[in-house]
Amino acid sequence: MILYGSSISPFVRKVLAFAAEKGIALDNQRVGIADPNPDFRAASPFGKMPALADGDYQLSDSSAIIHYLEAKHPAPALIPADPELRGKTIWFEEFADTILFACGARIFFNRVVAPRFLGRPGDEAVALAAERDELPPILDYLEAVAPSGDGYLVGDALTLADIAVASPFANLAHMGLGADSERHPKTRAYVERILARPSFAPLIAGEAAMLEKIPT
Ligand SMILES: N[C@@H](CCC(=O)N[C@@H](CS)C(=O)NCC(=O)O)C(=O)O
Repeated sequence: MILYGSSISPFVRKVLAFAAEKGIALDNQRVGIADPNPDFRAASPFGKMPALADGDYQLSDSSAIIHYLEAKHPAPALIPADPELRGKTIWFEEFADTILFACGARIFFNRVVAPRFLGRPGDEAVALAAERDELPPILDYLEAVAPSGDGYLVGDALTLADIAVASPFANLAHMGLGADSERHPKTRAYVERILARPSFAPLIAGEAAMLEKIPT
């Protein structure tokens, strides 16, 4: 199975980590923003990453791809069958893909993507406003729900909720941002633990090495 996209995208990273946790081998073919690669464009009608090709079968959108992988490789289950646990898992994925992603993207786009990938200045006022006004209440929410010790967000095992919520924090970490140990200690410890898993750690190390090579 081919997964198109760069793991610097939280959506691509979420799918790669999800597949790794399931032991599914994905051939990650890197494509960039607005990439003209015809195979990628055929799998992603609107040019967004990630996109999947499984033989002749093509699919875009990280959540659609994740549900496809979960149905195709049910074990280990990362989307619980129990109605209450499943509902919460999907809530956390949605929270991560919309509220958390949108805030992180305003910072990451303007401080990293625009200047370093697109060769134009970002809007620091937008980034600063997101960091100052949007991020703290998101972290306050997570601090109220984050598990302590070795726990997980939903139930007593790793689920899609943990993978989805942790993923955008890697982008924040690339900018030296995230939960701090004074105000959000549970969130900080929890996110660090999830991102240190073998499903995430090599991706993030590769992204950091790639970012280091791109001049600021
Ligand atoms: N809902 C989609 C969002 C995908 C998305 O917006 N990806 C971004 C990268 S983080 C992208 O490809 N942007 C390029 C564009 O919008 O042209 C998903 O979950 O896959």
